[in-house]
Amino acid sequence: MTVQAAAPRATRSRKPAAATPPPDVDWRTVARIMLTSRALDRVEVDDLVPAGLVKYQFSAGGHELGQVLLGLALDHPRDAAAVYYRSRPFMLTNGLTPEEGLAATMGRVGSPNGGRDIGVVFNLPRRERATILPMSGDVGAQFTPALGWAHAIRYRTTVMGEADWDGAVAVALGGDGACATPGFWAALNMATTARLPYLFFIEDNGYAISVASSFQTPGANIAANLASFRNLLVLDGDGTDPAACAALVDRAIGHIRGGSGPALLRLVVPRLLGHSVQDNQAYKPAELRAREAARDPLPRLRDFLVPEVLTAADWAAVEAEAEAEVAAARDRAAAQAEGRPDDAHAFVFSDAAHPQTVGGTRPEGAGLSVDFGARPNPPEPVRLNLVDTVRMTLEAEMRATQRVLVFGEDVGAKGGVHGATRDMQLRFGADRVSDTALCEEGIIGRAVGLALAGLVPVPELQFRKYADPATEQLNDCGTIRWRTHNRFAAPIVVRIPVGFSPATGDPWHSVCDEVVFAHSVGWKVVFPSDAEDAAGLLRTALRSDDPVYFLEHRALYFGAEARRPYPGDGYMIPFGQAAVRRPGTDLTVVTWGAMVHRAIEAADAFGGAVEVIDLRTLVPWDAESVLTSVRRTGRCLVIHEDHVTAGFGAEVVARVTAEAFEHLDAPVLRVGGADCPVPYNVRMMNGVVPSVAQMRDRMATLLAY
Ligand SMILES: Cc1ncc(C[n+]2csc(CCOP(=O)(O)OP(=O)(O)O)c2C)c(N)n1
Repeated sequence: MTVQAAAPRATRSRKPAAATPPPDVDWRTVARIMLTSRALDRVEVDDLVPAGLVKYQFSAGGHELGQVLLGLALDHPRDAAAVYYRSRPFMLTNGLTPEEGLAATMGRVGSPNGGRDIGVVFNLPRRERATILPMSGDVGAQFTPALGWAHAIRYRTTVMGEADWDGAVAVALGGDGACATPGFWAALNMATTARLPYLFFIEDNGYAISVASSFQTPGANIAANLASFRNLLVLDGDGTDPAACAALVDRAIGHIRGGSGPALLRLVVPRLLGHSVQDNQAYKPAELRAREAARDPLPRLRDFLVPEVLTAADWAAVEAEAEAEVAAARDRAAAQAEGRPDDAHAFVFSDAAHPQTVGGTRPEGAGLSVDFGARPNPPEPVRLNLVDTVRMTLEAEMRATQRVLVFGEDVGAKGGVHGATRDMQLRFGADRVSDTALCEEGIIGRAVGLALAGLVPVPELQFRKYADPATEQLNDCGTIRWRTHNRFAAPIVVRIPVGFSPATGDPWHSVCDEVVFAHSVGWKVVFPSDAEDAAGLLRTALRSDDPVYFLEHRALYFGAEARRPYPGDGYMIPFGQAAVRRPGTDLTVVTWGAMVHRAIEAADAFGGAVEVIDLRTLVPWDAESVLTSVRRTGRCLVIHEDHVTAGFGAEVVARVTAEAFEHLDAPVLRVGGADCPVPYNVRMMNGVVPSVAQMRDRMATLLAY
């Protein structure tokens, strides 16, 4: 491994001081944190990396000044920031200790992520200044969760009337490369259209690893290109000039706190070391590296402060203090234990005994009660469509708590393309039931930030296929609790219409693909087959402390087979509890969603021989009920609409053969959708979606085995 020299110490630069230091900045603290950050880099590069104790080292050398000034400005108790891997000076300003910083890069138990994540992938419940939202290792993924926090500032101030949120700001820090990501543009569109209190803090060091900024934006200056963007204050300056930098940070934050909407501040900085310690920067001309070294903000700060603010002796004392603190932190961090291998299994899902510190309603004690007790009688035994009980449940929960809010494409005035939110905007207002820009990544990222800020966001994704653009945010949401060692959680309920419609199919609107969701860590997956279950399971989802995929089948929205009376405003069904829809003696059919009704119809041909079990939830799934049934019947058939290859049925089959093998009288079989997209032509569609005839055929084969 090529290891480069650590970032230099603060020797005097040849440049004269730029201006008189503004009096309202605590420059001694700025100096101390910048010197501490440099000392941390040095101890890692010179000592811990060569010793094999630190594997990933990302230096912030050159970026420190703006980050520390920004950190000091985030003094409102409700401020939050989404950071990136070069944000350690900002983290130190927000209360991260040097010992935690080194424990993190060494993967020790005292890391803010308990050794689970790279040491510069940060999170931090509020200490001295901003709450640091759980960071993602995906470049650009920081922008939309911060947007959600900005939305929460607005919502908690105006809808919930909480004055203590007034004036807060949300910030996302990122590099020039990050400005090319979909997350950046998603947040930019949403922050500016809604005029949210949001700061894009862009540290432009000219490179994304080895790729120059000219590849990220034409002319290599994102601020210049955004100059005419509506509803956005755009500021641009030198991130190594103390007075100019302080003035820019002050202006940006003042603009946002004053209610004037979002701002983008681009600071041009040198990257004094490689992208990471492994990067020797061979792609940069020597002359450019020399120019970058000459722009080091640390000697510039020294020149700026000494002697007007600090004497040379003061500066030396601060430097010695930082060095000593880091040396002591190094020893303490190195002495920390490492996690046990099975420690990694904890906190994938919520644990009643160990609540998270930030996110969801639980930390504020604001959640609605969870009660799986007696089912209230419906006032009128009128059978309703599934789509109606979804809406009634949403409305009941929104009446019960202001924390629930619904948003997505067309959910407002139109009431959703499926009618699930029909007239809800009229009843609850446009702050609680709102349309969004056509941007699924933004919809989900925003939901994550809202949940982190204590709200219960219920985003609708218009069709299953259109979850694709949100994949990054969905996957990152599921692992927040685990990645932050249970400090943060973002319990959101994502409603997604799935599957074919009886009128027609097609490759875009008829996708099921629930197995992908079942495979994503940290998510519960709910797939109701009728209107009563939809109400009971949706209420449980809305009161859950984990993120939930709530899959609503298009054929069941208005299908007569799924109609049931509304079971009442208190009705809840626990996750992981299957329902026997039809008892039987000789064959267990395991299924879910729209296939439940086809399976029942097929089973009718065999008298009382076939038992049909509806799983209702796939994560968790009720293996015990299935195994108990199979041990009695001796046969098992799994039916689902999703493609048969690597579908969730394979999971069920694996468990049944592993745990009920001695009871089986026949092989365990599957009926699933064909391994191709769902076609538009209905005759062709019926050759792809499992049919009653196909199911009957398989049932007959197994019963005769
Ligand atoms: C979505 C995604 N793509 C690629 C990467 C790999 N990667 C990590 S950092 C990086 C460069 C980012 O550069 P920039 O945003 O300019 O920040 P800088 O490192 O220069 O501070 C890349 C390509 C990633 N982490 N995430």
